[in-house]
Amino acid sequence: MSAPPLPPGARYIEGVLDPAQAEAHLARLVAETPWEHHTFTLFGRTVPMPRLIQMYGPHGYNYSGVHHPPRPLTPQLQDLLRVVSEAAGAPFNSVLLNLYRDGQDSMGWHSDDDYPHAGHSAIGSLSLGATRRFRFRKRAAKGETLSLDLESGSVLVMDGAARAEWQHALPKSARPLGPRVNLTFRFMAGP
Ligand SMILES: O=C(O)CCC(=O)C(=O)O
Repeated sequence: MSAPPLPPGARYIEGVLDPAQAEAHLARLVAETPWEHHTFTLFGRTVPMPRLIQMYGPHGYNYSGVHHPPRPLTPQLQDLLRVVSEAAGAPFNSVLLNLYRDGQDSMGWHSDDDYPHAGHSAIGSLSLGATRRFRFRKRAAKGETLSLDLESGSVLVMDGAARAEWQHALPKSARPLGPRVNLTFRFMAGP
């Protein structure tokens, strides 16, 4: 099957981790990460964020209204950073982890453009666990969307126009799905 069209600057790399490695990393991350469950305010109502998160890196990060203090990467995350950095051909020093507990957990439309990156703008997004549909849409013409299924062990690299001119989202799924952990490795510069 031919690869689905992606925005310029996006690249999908299958099989960066083999299924056994991906499964082992997923189990450890689900069990050992100090997951945080935050809330956000939508039209005056406080609602739980539809996923759990944690942030690691040398600099603090204000994300979805929450301040994440600096937190050193664990040895497991350092190993994964090296693997994803090599696959993406880009340096990283930070990672945001998302835990989607089932198909009802999701991520709304956004672009990751709210932190200084000192010219290292690439993001390497590693997927572990349930395959989920990922969507891109152009910021300027919100109608057109491109989709791809992110498989366990794959890395999606986003840079250039894919970051500057497109937004992305991970919608809910009506299918019964197991957990998925996504790790978006980034380079974050200090203040
Ligand atoms: O779970 C995903 O694949 C998307 C993650 C994402 O968009 C983000 O962390 O900014």
